[in-house]
Amino acid sequence: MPEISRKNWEARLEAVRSDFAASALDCLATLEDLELFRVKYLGRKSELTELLKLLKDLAPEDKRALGPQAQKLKSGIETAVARRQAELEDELLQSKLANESLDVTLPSYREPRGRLHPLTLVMDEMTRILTLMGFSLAQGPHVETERHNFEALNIPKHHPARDMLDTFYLKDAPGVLRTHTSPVQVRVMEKQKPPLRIICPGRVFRHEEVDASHSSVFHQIEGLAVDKGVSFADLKGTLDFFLKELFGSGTQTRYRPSYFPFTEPSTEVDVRCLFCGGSGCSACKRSGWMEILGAGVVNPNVFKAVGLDPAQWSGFAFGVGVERVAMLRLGVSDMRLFYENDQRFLSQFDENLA
Ligand code: 2NL
Repeated sequence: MPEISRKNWEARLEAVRSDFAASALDCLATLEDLELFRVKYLGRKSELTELLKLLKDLAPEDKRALGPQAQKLKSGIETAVARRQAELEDELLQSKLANESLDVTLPSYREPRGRLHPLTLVMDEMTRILTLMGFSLAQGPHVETERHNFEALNIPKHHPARDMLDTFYLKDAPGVLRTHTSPVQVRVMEKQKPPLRIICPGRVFRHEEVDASHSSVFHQIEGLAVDKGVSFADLKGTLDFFLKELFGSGTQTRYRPSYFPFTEPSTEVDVRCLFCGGSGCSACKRSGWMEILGAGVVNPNVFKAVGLDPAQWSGFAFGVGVERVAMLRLGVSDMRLFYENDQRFLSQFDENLA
């Protein structure tokens, strides 16, 4: 005896069919919800599975007629679920691509790079010009003997330059912090026979009140040329070329008489104001000119001090302050900015001396 009538079975299959037809398969938003849906219609305990099991209780001809109907509904549901599954998986993939993708065309993050200090950049630029002009580099110690820093340079005892107010003296030993790089040139002249063309860039020390244009530690480049028949004209030609390279080919120069113990004659060299071009502004104090360096023809007493015969040799020398040139070239109005290590200041300058 069949436990279920054909009519009843057909009604129950129709109920599954219409229930499925009314289901919101396309509204299922997640794969988890879809799995619950699949279990509901196709799972082991689903009505459809139950009806397929009950087929065996039907008469053979009913079984033959109804079996395919149930199978057709089952595969129809399977196909619909598989289609929805493919849609949901694709949506998931698209949203991952949209949210997790990398834009490989974005500019990469710039690693912070180290750079040279503006004073180094300016000192290197001056050194580059002078070495191209034929000068060789010379270096020497920061702690000097009074003989190399003063005596040999025609600065006798009791000269005001030696005053405790200008010079740092070592406390427990003889010696001073060099007040200029001239002692380096003295050392070279002591050791090396002329002709000589040297420059000495380096740190120098003076006991000075610190303000916008003074520092107790600063930098200098001094140059020295010694040969037979070297004249003031050689000095002038050399410095004019150097200053044109440094500040631009249109740079005009002016040579004023001055005094230094180690040169005779001595001169201070001005350039046409870099800011107003000579018409007068606050940077040049309305004069149209800016003092840039000191120079002169080597005093015979200096040659005598290093054992050179002033009747045989002559030379010129010059000294230029790196901070002063850097302030003019870089448009910096306070020297203290160079020493405070504020990255916002330092990172503005690169090898183009912009
Ligand atoms: C300045 C002036 C100067 C020198 C430096 C010098 C060196 C030797 C012999 C003679 Cl070994 N002279 N150096 C000469 C004239 C001027 O510097 O105002 N510097 C910032």
